[in-house]
Amino acid sequence: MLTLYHHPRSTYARRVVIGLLEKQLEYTSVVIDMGKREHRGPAHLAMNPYGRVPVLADDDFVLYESATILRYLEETRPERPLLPSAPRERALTDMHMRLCDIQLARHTGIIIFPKRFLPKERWDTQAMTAASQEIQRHLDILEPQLADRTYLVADQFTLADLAYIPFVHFLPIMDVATPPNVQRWVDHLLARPSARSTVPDV
Ligand SMILES: N[C@@H](CCC(=O)N[C@@H](CS)C(=O)NCC(=O)O)C(=O)O
Repeated sequence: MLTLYHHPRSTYARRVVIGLLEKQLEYTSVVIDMGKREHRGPAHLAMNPYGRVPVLADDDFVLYESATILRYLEETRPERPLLPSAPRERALTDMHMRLCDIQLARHTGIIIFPKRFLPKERWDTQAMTAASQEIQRHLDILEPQLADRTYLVADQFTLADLAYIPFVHFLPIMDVATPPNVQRWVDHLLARPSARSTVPDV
């Protein structure tokens, strides 16, 4: 039995919820009250010593790190695949998932956390501007790769695209100029039922 410990405003947790929806997997949802710092309490730290969501339990097997969780679901429940079958395409999927974390998600947090949750006087605008520049650079690198393509890899929706959804959702508040091919890809991804049904309230 799958149990997901998460929070509806968490970008990383949203990835896993989208994965579960796309694969039509049944799971028990446990919302960790991050406002009350439940993620730093002993019960949650016993599952994830870093005190973060998401955490997935598959019976007594506990796993954290959203990209790893998605890969595990794919390995153990291959129906409705989100990974291509050819080794090269699987490798490309992994590459894009890693690049999403390193080149986009990390910088996204620097901008969207303050914008969503902190008053303006607490924003580190210098760090936010630097993060916007990094994101712009990444989008500009993606742009030619997305010419004449619907998805990042193998002309099918894969974990590579899925990993991006919760982060590209916030492009409108990232102070970047989204290039046209990237915008088309983003619009397509955000129109998926799994993306639409998991839009956070802020
Ligand atoms: N690399 C982790 C990142 C998880 C993460 O940073 N989650 C945030 C919520 S979006 C969190 O739990 N933050 C609480 C904290 O760091 O105290 C993953 O992919 O799961």
